[in-house]
Amino acid sequence: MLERIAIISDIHGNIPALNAVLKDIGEKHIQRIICLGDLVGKGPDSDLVIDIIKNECEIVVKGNWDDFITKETEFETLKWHQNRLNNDHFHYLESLPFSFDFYMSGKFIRLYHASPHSVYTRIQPWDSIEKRLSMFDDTEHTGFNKISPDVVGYGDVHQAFIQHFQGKTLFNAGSVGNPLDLTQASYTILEGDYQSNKESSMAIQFVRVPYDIELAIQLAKNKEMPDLQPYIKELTTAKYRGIKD
Ligand SMILES: [Mn+2]
Repeated sequence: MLERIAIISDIHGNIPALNAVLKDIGEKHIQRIICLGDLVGKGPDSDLVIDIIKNECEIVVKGNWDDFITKETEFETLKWHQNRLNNDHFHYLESLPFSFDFYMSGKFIRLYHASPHSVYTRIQPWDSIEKRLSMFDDTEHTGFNKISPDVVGYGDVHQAFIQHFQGKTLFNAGSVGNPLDLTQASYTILEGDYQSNKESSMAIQFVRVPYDIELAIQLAKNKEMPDLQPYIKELTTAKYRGIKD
């Protein structure tokens, strides 16, 4: 049966962006939502994002922020974000799986946060072909199931894209709450015959949703969030804080 699945990623505590994306998904009457991780940090509302994602998403995989926020730290900024969370939130983040595999329209599709090797391995769209091909590796984290995926979808780099090479498709859902390509929230839609290994047509669609950036900044100010200026820069320019102007 033809079905659409919304793939969202990298919400990073930004409630106005998340609400705008969920509203858009609802207006398209899409029932199934999968989240590729990084629910928390950067923005002011990690706790609220977890509460919403827990209810709205059928599958949620673990991001690098979801992992390191559960560990002890000496960094004041990370402590501030940890203080948003209660024990249930920490347990939820710790329980998240690494990846999710399924068939759609005859294609074997794998979704994870950053790379099959680690939530901390970052692969950019302009990296070497060897690095990009490593995204199709079968590892201890993906379960060594010996099937190389036809399609891989991920998050982590906060840039939406799709590439086809060596018979494979690699796409990135972009970021809902901290996009670094355009200053609009990003998500993707997969459309095809869900859980069917019989070949049929399949579509990957990229969606951009405008949201109230001023409100997102105001919420961070109200909570006196640390590292506010780099956060404002990223939301208003879509330029990564590490890059000089
Ligand atoms: Mn992220």
